[in-house]
Amino acid sequence: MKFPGILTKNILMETTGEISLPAQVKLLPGHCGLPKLVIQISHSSAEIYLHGAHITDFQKTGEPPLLFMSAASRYETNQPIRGGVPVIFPWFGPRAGQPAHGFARQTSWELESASVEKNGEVKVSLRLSETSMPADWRAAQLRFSVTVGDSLTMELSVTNRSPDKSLSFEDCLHTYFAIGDIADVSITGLQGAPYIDKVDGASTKQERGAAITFNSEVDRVFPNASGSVEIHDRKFHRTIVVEKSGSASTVVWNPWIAKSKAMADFGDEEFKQMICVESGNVGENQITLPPGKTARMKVILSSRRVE
Ligand code: TA6
Repeated sequence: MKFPGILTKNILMETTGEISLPAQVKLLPGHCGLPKLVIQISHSSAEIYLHGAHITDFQKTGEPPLLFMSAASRYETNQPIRGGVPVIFPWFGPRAGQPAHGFARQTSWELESASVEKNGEVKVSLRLSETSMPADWRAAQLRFSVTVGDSLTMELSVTNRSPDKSLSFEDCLHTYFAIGDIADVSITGLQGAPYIDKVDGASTKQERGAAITFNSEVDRVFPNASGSVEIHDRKFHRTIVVEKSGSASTVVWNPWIAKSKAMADFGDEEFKQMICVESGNVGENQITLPPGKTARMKVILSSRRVE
């Protein structure tokens, strides 16, 4: 892949048309030989598969991983990876005759750049080549950038390259968080918010409690919820903060017992160690992008120890 032959301190230079990766970034074979980026800096590390531009690990040194990965996940070119941060585009949920949650998470992305920022953070950018997209979606140019530091910053951008047609789509970063025990976790930041309850006939309800706790399957889509959410994990003595911009929908999901058993790529007991807090633009918040415009969704994941 050609880059302008400009030497920058970001160590991005043209050498025989390849990207010269900073020392902090390695491209290695992952599970089933799928290529993955392994990023290691002094106080954190991360892994990103090119398949689906799928972040499968982010961990601050000395802390438990921030992201949950299923031990039963598949790593096959025509299947999504289970856990981490699935990149959802251009639709959210099932669609007849199509892959659930869209094609982006089960398509191979290209590495566009890798650089070391002034503060020592590492930023990698991936793009979804239009030739690997279904023909009727090729007006969309997708880029996904990941910045690894003390926190994990993800930005999904969608550009409508059509000269004259608008582009309507849903997008979501469907993040699976690692937790100590679902019975010891609560989520704050959504009090008073309306939601669609997908485990109760998609009925509309209102989040009455100050915190969401879990004792059965939870699958709630909060429209017009652009604020931050916190995950309080008593067992890990950790609060995870999900901050975002360019995202109007928040989704909270735990599959609980029956749905866990029904998923072949998810362990029957794994629901106890994960919670999904997803940031996107879904349902009534779907995006309609005018020609030439770009939508940017940024999600920042951070954590702090609590006694
Ligand atoms: O975001 C919650 C959800 O839409 C659930 O309804 C459940 O289907 C989950 O996503 C997982 O979807 P997946 O296609 O990854 O199995």
